[in-house]
Amino acid sequence: MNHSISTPDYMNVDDLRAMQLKKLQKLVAYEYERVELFRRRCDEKGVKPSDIVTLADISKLPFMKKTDLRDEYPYGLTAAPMKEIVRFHCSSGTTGKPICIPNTMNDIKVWQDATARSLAMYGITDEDVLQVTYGYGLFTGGLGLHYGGEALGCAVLPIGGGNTEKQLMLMRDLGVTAIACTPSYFLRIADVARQMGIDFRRDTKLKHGIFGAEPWTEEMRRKIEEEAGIIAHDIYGLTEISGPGVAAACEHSNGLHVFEDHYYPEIIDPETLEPLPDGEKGELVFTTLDRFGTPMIRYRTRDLTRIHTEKCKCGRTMRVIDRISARSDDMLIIHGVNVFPSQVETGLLRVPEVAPHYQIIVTPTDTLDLLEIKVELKPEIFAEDVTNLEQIRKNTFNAVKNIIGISPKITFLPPQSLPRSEGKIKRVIDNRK
Ligand code: DLL
Repeated sequence: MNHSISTPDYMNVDDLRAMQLKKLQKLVAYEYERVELFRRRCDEKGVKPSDIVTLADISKLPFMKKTDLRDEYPYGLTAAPMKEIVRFHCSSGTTGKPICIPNTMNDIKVWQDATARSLAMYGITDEDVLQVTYGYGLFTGGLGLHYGGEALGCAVLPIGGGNTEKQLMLMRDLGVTAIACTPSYFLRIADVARQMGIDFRRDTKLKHGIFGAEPWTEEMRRKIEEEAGIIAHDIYGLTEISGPGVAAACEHSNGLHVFEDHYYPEIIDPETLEPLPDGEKGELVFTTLDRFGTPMIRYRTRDLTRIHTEKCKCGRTMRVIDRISARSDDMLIIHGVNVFPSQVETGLLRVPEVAPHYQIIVTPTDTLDLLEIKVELKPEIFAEDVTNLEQIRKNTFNAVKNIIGISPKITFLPPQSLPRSEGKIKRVIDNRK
């Protein structure tokens, strides 16, 4: 039995839009009354809550950004009184103050509903044993999947990150069927499993991986599925909008369904800030229709994607976005060319001899910036007396260059030489900064 999760995934679209409009009108009035920054910005634009008559009117409203959360830290964007706040989550970001999101009990319930629906979308049920390897604490990964799993009736193993050998021991002994972690940490778990002589197919019951919190490519997904014999599901979310479960991939979607009854998505042109029609690629923006602790209205995620125009074969009416392969913040400009780390990953994983462990290093020189890609060779390749290393190097160079358009220096490393991560991995070192 699936416990206490709602099932609006298949709602009639007109009813869904009517529901979104109603929620939006209520939210804007609430935020206008309680959050000074929002009220001031609306006044500057000459827009009042009563001007929101259709969903398209959302474009009249001001945007919110990560810097607003930093500037207004800790409580400037909190709309609910402290007696209604039950939990904080924070995300550290790269510099300065963290961003801090106070949640009400209702916010937690809405989030739990979306995370449980994500798990249900993957085919997970109350029969499953779910190992939550995302970090617990201020990060939303651990508690987010934990509450979602419990709401669905899964048996949750709240282990958090690290201690990989113990992770594998419990996975085997408890009959874990689903694991939730970053894709990069799963690679680490798979490495250690190999060292311990554990074969996922033979020695465990693992069937599902619930992977997110960092960009990962379709090539990486296929690689993980082949190597571990599991289905690798994509889960997306961000602290500001709740946490994991803002969007999730069904088996047909070739992208992720956004739980639109809770989170209203828009795509904007990041330069002009104008809304873009479905189908066009741009920056993803969210409005949290049901959150009242720290509501976000037109929050700019910096994540780049598009909303699909075609209906999904699964019958869900919640719109689909492309998997998030890039953040505008991650874009490297090298020799005037825009390069995303995910493009490098796609190229590398097309070369059968290299392992999915790599680092991208950009170093200024007197002339042009140098792009170096350090990548580990697969253990079985490294163990051989490699006579065709130069050919493998050429293939790797070409595979990456064909995608990014500039010439990288390829450096092969022995297995296990690059740092591994227990959470989000840092793959780029930009020495120009
Ligand atoms: O990473 C929440 C989360 C936890 C999502 C566990 C999925 C699983 P933040 O630390 O605030 O929250 O980071 C949010 O991570 O804006 C994206 O750039 C990136 N991200 C999250 N999920 C994905 C994904 C959590 N599936 C930021 N694919 C987001 C690509 C992702 N990028």
